[in-house]
Amino acid sequence: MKNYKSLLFIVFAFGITSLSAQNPIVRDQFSADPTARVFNGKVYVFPSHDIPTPAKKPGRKDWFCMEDYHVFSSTNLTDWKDHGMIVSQNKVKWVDSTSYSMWAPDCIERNGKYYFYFPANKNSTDPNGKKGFGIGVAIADQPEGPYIPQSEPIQGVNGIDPNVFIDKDGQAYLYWAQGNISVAKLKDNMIELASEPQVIDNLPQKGLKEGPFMFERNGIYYLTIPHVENNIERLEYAIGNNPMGPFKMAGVVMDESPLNCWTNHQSFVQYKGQWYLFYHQDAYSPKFDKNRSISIDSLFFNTDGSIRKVIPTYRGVGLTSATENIQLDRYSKLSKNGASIAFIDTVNTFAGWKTILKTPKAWVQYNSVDFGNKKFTSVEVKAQSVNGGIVQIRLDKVDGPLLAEISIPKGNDWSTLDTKVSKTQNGVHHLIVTLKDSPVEIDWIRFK
Ligand code: FUB
Repeated sequence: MKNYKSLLFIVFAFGITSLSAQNPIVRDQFSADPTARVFNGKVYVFPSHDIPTPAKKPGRKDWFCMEDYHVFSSTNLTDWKDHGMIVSQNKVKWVDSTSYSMWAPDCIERNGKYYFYFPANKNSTDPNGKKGFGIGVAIADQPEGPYIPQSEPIQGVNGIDPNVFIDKDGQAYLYWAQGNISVAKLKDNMIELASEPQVIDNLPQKGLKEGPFMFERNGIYYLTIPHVENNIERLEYAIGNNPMGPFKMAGVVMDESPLNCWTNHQSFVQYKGQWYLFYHQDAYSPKFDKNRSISIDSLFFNTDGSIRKVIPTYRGVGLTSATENIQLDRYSKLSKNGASIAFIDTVNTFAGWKTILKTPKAWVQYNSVDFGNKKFTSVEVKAQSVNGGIVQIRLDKVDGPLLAEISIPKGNDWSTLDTKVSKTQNGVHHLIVTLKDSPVEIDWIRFK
């Protein structure tokens, strides 16, 4: 409830009227490996940018394929603005521009400059005769860019998944992965190491570890990693009292993906008093898990500082305005029987999902719809029903106040129906849509 109140505060304080808090948060392109940061009162997300493998790409076609980075920002964690491409493999001198290997990045602010760290395959061997992954830095005056890439990667670092943490005393640390997780201090210029790389020990010996993300809370340093304990990655964390360790494994933040995405990749951010976990799954690409999509869910700590496990949701965070298309398929709860979701278009999955209510009494619940203080007189429903069916919309509970009963005409096409509603209630409510008789498919509903 506290969370809803702070979101209501955001709505009123910033005059945002249209919120659509649903997972995944980027819905027109693939996105992965999200690093979220708060800069100048906004949340910025720096993800990787997965693309379907182009025919011209040499080597494996069934592998990660990433040629550039975009940055996104939001003031409410629900409406995200894409600021466009900030760094491309074609514009960095040291990167092999045929490698499509721009993997998980990070970005951090220091003295008014924004340092964007990214891994990529090098286009030549280094003085030690090594090619492989280097980690580069691109620098900007604003989080949105433009970013100017350095002409060389950071010397002395081979690996992926850079993460930078600046401690309270101003010392910056670079973490990265290469089988193990390594750390080194960074000089104040943020582009050179200030200490020898050190492998962090006491992390699990067995199973791939990658994607380090460090944060500090109440004097505890949390080193978080995706780790393959079983067959695919899950998010785990270790704690210590120093950014360089020693660390002790402390638990699981998120279990293996229910969608069976082999990778996951995390960042943690506190925004307006609430902690959030950013992560990815393969929501729009269930058959090819190298085309991923980023999501957010709320994160909570126990009083001893341990992290409560996060269960990935479709609903995500925040409020949804009653006046916008409420995508019930991003549900909070579904009845055990007779309710499911499916892609609207299995080829163009970015068209989203539909909710299928098949058997009488099947229902779907969508939480935290904001009716504000307006009066609503009707509800629009985009739906279809082969035999013609009836759904009821109720508030807060399966047997809560009935807002409307809607008859979906018989047919094989989507239609948008406008039905009168009995008095809606002000404020934030959950919606429950229940089937009365023959099967119905619903794309969205919205109040007018
Ligand atoms: O996105 C490519 C790689 O997959 C990242 O660098 C890893 O962390 C994993 O998410």
